[in-house]
Amino acid sequence: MTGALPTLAETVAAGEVAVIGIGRSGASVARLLRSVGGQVYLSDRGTTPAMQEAAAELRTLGIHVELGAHDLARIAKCALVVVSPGVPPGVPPLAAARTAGVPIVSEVEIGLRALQGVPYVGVTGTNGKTTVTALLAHLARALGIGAIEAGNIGTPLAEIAMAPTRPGLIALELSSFQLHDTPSVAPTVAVLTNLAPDHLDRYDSLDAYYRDKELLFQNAGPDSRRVVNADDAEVMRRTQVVPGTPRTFSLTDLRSDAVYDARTRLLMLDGQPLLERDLLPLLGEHNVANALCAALALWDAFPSERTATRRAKLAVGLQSFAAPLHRLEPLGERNGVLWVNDSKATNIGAARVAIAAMERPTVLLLGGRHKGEPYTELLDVMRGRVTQVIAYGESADLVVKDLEGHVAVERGGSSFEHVVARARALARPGDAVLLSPACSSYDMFTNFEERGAAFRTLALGL
Ligand code: UMA
Repeated sequence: MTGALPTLAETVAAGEVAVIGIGRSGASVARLLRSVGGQVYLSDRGTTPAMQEAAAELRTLGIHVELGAHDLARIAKCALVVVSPGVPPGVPPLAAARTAGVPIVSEVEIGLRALQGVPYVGVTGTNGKTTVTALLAHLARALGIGAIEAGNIGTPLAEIAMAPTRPGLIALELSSFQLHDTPSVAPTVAVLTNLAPDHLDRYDSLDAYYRDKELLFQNAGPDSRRVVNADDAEVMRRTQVVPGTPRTFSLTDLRSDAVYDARTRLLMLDGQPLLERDLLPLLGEHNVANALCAALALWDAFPSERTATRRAKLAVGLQSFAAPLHRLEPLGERNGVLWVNDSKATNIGAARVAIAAMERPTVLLLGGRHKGEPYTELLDVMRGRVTQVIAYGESADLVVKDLEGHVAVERGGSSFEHVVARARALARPGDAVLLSPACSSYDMFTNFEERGAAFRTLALGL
């Protein structure tokens, strides 16, 4: 982390700070700024009960909180605006700040000012960044480093800055929204997992979204380290001119620094075996790429300590990493059938990734509240993997209509219990049963977590 940033005390000395948004980022950064004596005006256009509760608590700390409106004149007089990532750049409070010449930064920028001197790996990309971030922190802990995950993954960096002890390393997940307003970002290692279309409701063009991702490298110099995906042409094209040493991971290109050798089924790191593929407790090729990426980034975060002992500890860490809940989560085997919970897959894209990850003949549970995309988009990836589809929930008829004639498909009955019972009856030893619904859960459950929990209970007969 660069030492040339203003301190928190300097940040608040210039005058009142306006924080926009009372979500996790806004509430944390307001508390952080207030903890060093700053005058803080926090506003949110919302007025939900949760916001009112948060506002009441923040007011007891001396933070000025306004719900239901932003005082544009007050914001224009502030010395600094700190914006939450979910606030689009064009909204009136930010326009008012811009017109008045008030600098706008992210909560992450303030967190970095507070945590100067702490090494961090900055992780961005369209997919996989949360898994890579979680893996990085887990692997670092396996090496004995007091590491923590923060940022877009859920815990705001400002929260970490208020903890009584400083971490030995931060695995920092950075969304394009956060990078947009973080001019000081200069990670110990910068990681770009991949680039694919996303967030086009917020960005005018794909290029604008990718350019925000590229901001991860905005302060890179000749000594900067980065880890990038050699299998992603867009990533390689856009990072070609970034100063510093590129290090690559790949599922196929054996010249890469971290690579999966399909012939030997070994994950390789700097030309040496790291781990047998079958010992990685994560399903899917994309997770092999995530593991290679995280291992390489951590390896490079402490270049003077690339020892055989550390390599062995990395391998142990990879084996003990638990898949995130509801995301291609192997629940266990019953009578030779592997049950996999991918309840978080609420759209076609996510379900495609899960289906592609299946290495056994698979009974697929598909359904819930329809989101609009045709299920025919799953057909190519199902081929050779899915032996039977069970369609259920509100979208059952649509699923059957789209898939009939291409793959074996049947309706799963009236309740989720029936759906799981039918899957149990159809699956043979050696098969997998995958819940990857490609629909939201709201027709039968409160949220995807409840759906996944119900699946776990029924699948394992708990
Ligand atoms: N708001 C206003 N005025 C406006 C517009 C919005 O007041 O004109 C308010 C909204 O009412 C809302 C707040 O601004 O209360 C925005 O909050 P937020 O959406 O930024 O919520 P946080 O709880 O601070 O969560 C953010 C990230 N959210 C987004 O990027 C949308 C979280 O990422 C992140 O975990 C958290 O900070 C901690 O760093 C979530 C996410 O969906 C997981 N990220 C996107 C993704 O992964 O695709 C980028």
